[in-house]
Amino acid sequence: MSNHTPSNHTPSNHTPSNHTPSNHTPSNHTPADLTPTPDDRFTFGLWTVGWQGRDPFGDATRPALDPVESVHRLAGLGAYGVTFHDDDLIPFGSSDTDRDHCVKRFRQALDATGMRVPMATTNLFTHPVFKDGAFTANDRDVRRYALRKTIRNIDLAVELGAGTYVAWGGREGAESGAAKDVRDALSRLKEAFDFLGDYVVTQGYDIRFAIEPKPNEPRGDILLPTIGHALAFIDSLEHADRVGLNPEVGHEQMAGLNFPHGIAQALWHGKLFHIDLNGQSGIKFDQDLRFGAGDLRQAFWLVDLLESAGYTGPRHFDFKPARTEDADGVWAAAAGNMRNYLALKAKAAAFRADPAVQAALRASRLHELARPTLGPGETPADLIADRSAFEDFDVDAAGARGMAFEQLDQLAMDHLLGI
Ligand code: 3MF
Ligand code: MG
Ligand code: MG
Repeated sequence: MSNHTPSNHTPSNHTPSNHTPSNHTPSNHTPADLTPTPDDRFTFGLWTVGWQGRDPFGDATRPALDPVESVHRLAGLGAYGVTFHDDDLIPFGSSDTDRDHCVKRFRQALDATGMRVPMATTNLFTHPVFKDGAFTANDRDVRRYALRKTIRNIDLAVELGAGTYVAWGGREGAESGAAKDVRDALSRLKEAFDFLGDYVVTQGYDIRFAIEPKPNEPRGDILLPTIGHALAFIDSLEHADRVGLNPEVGHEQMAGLNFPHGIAQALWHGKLFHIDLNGQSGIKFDQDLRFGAGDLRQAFWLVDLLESAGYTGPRHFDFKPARTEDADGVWAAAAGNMRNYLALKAKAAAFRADPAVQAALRASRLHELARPTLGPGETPADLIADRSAFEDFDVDAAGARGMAFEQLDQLAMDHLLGI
């Protein structure tokens, strides 16, 4: 595949020979439609566009946003739905009358726009009562309160049609060693998920749980810090079939991990129930940039994976419009998430459809990886008897074989850069 090296990567020397400029990258010639529609299943947390810019060092830079306005504005931009924490919709401590009023106005906005609520979640982190955690707080009364707060909002989530209930344990963690017995805390976390699973089964609710891992922030260290930790934990649960993951781009990247690899493993386990899309630039605080900002190459491979794996869940944005922005900047950022996703989707489709890429994939022997290592029914004795697998295997020749990954990756770069 030497004809794919960057230096001679011109349309004229591509294989197959009929590969002319006109069919190189369709998106370069017929610009993809980057206008989102509800069919794209883009959703936004009310807390994302509603973020007022309050951070550990500074006050709010924007006024509060009415959830009703968010529903209308996001619908106008082509979104499919919104998601919420209980307290995003109903201010903490509201009376029952005020609560009903908030829900009624929200429902009217949903009805007027056709917007859906595929997911909801609980705020178990803002109020000081949760300073040492919710389901794993050392104080038992706090844990019981957290369970009540959660089941109350699960009832509302189901009423509004949500099929996924996210659990991000932002305060489930510690800053110092002896402060948290992690094994006891994991037992309490299991107790909470087993109880919540029992609850939804007993109620006959058609809803599944999605755990959202994060390594740190706001706690020094958070329990279930990565996709891998959460997958192992889920296996221990009574209702393991009802519990999956809501991984977030930035959260894995804060730990220096490869997000598309994590998502591939979640898919492999059948556990990608939901996803939080955003951007992050390396190992630092949780930036929550709009999707596509931050690590653009990982964003490209992520979209390529989600689209080729047939992920059908919502494409949910959990981002923060920068604190520097006014209302116009907020809606520009919201639109940017969707535009970047659709642009990367078109790029990924063009990459996969390019005959040069298909040839490069063959040269890199991806089809060999898809083939089982052992023959059907092959036993250890059969393998031991196969001299070609060992005695006659030319390790030096195999060691000298190039994998052609650089040519393959440059084709991806060419597609991404539009050259
Ligand atoms: C924090 C988060 C959370 C979760 C949310 C549940 C406030 O880094 O990502 O957003 O996504 O609590 O979805
Ligand atoms: Mg985040
Ligand atoms: Mg999130």
